[in-house]
Amino acid sequence: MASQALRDFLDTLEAEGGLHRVRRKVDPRFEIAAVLMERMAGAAQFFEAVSEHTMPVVGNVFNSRDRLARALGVERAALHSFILDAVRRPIAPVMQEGAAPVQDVVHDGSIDLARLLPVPTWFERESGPYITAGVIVAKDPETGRRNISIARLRLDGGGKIMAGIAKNHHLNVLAEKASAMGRSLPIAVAIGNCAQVLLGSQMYLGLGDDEYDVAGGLLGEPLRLVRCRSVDLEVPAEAEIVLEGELRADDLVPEGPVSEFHGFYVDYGPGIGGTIGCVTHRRDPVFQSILPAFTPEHCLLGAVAIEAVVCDALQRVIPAVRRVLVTDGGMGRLHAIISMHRPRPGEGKRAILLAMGQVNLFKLVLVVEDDIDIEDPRAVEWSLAARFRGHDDLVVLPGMKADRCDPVHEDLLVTKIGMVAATRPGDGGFGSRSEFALPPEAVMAKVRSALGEY
Ligand SMILES: Cc1cc2nc3c(=O)[nH]c(=O)nc-3n(C[C@H](O)[C@H](O)[C@H](O)COP(=O)(O)O)c2cc1C
Ligand SMILES: [Mn+2]
Repeated sequence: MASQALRDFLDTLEAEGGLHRVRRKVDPRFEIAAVLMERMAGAAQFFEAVSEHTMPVVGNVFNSRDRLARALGVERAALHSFILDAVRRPIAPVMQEGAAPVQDVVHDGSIDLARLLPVPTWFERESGPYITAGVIVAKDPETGRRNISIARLRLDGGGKIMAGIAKNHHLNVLAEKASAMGRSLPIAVAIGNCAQVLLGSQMYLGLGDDEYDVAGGLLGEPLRLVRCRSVDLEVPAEAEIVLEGELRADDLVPEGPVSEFHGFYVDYGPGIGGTIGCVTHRRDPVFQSILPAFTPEHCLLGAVAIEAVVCDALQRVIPAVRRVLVTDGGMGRLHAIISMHRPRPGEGKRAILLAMGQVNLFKLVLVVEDDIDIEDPRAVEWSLAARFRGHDDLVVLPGMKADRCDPVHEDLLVTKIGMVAATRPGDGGFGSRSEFALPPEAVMAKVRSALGEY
């Protein structure tokens, strides 16, 4: 069974040379960010000495599909189907028997987050330090249903925090519901999580669906939870650190420029305020951070989760769909490629509209046939050059609702594009763009079977 502790995976990584220890003392103000930026695609970076803090910081942990596959304990080639299976076979969490490591140390006096935690300040124009790998747990104040998702939390002094959450995200919906009932929203923030919990937090599920269940599906066993000390919420027992407190949707707090997954700054207007009243952690906690902006880890965690839920939804209605890829160049959010097996006329366009309907972020969706390796940009471009006919296979949808994150939206509207690059029924034989030029198969087979002799 997979471990539920981030630290076990860090040990594995280190043993395989995938973790680099930074022994030199670093400043959490910009210096950690600079090192993570320089090494964004390589080994995980473990900062042993962060200014006056005793807690180390780790970053760039889940920054490639290879790394994620390793963390989930699957072959690289099976990553997509493994995550898809977990979405289809969720496993409910269980309450841990006995004490949980994440509550070994409890701070419940007056909380000074900036003193307790080595929280990086990331980019020049951002307004303060941000916790970026905090998995926020909350419950619907009406139904009691749980929700788990990441939102960046800025430290605003003492126990004060600010969250800039997209309006449509469930966490914001719950905070607004609580506010309408005249209450604050209790939250718990788990920091230092295994890949399964982080990926679970990124799943686009329905309101009321518990992301912990998908984490369980990814683990192949129930996620073990422990009840919080000061709020009625449950957190992963093996997390490194937990913050307990509340958010107030009616407490509007200015944010200023903040980086987004496209790599630019944006100003979304005010976020919502909150407070942390209790912090628990392991005896020797590791502070996990995710380098924000257009960086592999930030983009990938969303991408692999989104492509699994979209593939699941598409396959329910279009069996010809084989796979979905949310591309790196599309920032892990905006561009998707759908692989289909011999789509019937019009079926590719149907898949495009379904995908765009499900994920508001998508604004370029390509359909290619399943003889194309959709992770190979050269093969995808080949299929456009070989099979796409602009007058027939292009869908242009002006005036579509844009996600607030889209870098080119105008008044939250954007033009969405779909392209179908597929052979047509009846294609076949000489001149039909489907017969490949090759030596006779018998000669190919003979050479292949004795290639070493040539
Ligand atoms: C590193 C990282 C940081 C994120 N920060 C934010 C954020 O600050 N605000 C936000 O609205 N979404 C943020 N997200 C995206 C949400 O976590 C994601 O869309 C999630 O599925 C929302 O779930 P929910 O609708 O259940 O709340 C972040 C994602 C990642 C991977
Ligand atoms: Mn949700």
